[in-house]
Amino acid sequence: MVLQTVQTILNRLRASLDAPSRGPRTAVVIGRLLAAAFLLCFGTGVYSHFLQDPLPWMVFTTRPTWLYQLTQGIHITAGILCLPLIFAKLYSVFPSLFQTPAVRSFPHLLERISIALFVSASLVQIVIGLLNTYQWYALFPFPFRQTHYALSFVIIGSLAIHIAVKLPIIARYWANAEVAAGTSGASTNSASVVAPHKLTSSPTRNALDRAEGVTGRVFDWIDGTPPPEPRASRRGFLTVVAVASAAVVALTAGQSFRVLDGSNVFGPRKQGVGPGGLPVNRTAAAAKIEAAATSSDWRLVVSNGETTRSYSRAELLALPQHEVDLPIACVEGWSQSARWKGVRVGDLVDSVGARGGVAVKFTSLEQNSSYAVSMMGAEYVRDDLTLVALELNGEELDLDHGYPARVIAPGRPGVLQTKWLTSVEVVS
Ligand SMILES: Nc1nc2c(c(=O)[nH]1)N[C@H]1C(S)=C(S)[C@@H](COP(=O)(O)O)O[C@H]1N2
Ligand SMILES: [Mo]
Repeated sequence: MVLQTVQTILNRLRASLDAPSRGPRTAVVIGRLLAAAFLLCFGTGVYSHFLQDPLPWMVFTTRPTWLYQLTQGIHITAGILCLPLIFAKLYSVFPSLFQTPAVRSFPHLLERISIALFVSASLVQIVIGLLNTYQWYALFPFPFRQTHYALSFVIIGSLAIHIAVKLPIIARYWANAEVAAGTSGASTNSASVVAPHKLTSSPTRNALDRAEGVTGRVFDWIDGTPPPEPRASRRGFLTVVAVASAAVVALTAGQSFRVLDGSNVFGPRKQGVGPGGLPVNRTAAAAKIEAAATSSDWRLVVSNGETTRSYSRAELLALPQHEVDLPIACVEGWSQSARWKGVRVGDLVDSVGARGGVAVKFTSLEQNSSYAVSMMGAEYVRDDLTLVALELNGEELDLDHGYPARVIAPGRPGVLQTKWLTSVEVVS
């Protein structure tokens, strides 16, 4: 009795939520865009992860120099795009939340659990990613990067299950809604089961019911009251989603892509703003290195086993100087190219007798920061564009950008471009 009442309420709810914009065709149209965005985020995210935590055998390409800038821009832009898309997707399948019976079989239970996991992991992932771009991740009680990385596997795994389970629906609604709806909507069988109401022959309605395997049930409760009129049309709804998606991209992607800088309203970073015309990630004051970095005692210590040389800034400036155009591409979703001038890292390690492909460890004056130390593989150390930079955009390096000396190398995440260097150690 109670069960039946609950079922009636759920059915009533589903019927009242029905709209042409809701149904399997919308779910498939939005779903494949979302899947594409997820896969782009996953691929670019894994690349970024291994650049920062490489496995011992990994070697990366240093060209094109803007490769990481591009993959990072895609990661952030596709991630932001996921936000309107996931809400659109949830909207399109929302009535299924109240499907009856709630659990039809053990496989059906597993399917619903996997979807719950998928949806919640995706929402958390997108939201913490977005907060990261606004540098609010320090508020999380968990390490951002490890969590974001681990969740990505939960998402890709449950996405694979979800796609496998929904494959028949995806296949049916992949190409053309009208064809798919026409075959089911015209079915006299389903029309005879449900109440004789004009909506019952709605292609979307019948398609939805058929897809859910509950044909006819939605209207079992009907006691003469017709369900409300449908609201947004599918085309109208998809247009709204497209406009919203284009808007969030246009209003934020300027933090990664210069052509869109003018419309970058919500992106937390603006191009060209900061000392030397470049945004600052962590300031000298925040890093508490001002005294050490401006001291006349500052030296850059370069070592290779027992061989050690130390350079004052004037001595570094007396070495052959090279100019390179390289971007800072931050994992927090902004990037900008700049002109750097300084000493080749290759020349410095040569000066302490290193030969051939060697890896290097850079240490900053900064203490107690995960950015205080960075490792660099031989492919970067031996690249002519990899510098210990002393100048930025034609000016002396600003204290906030890493004065007296900082790393700049092609195609690496900003986190590895260590500022306020104190030592360069050959480690292999
Ligand atoms: N020592 C030190 N180096 C650092 C950082 C830092 O916090 N401390 N931030 C890194 C990050 S996350 C980025 S994106 C770049 C930013 O460089 P910029 O502030 O000169 O733009 O510096 C990197 N180098
Ligand atoms: Mo960064």
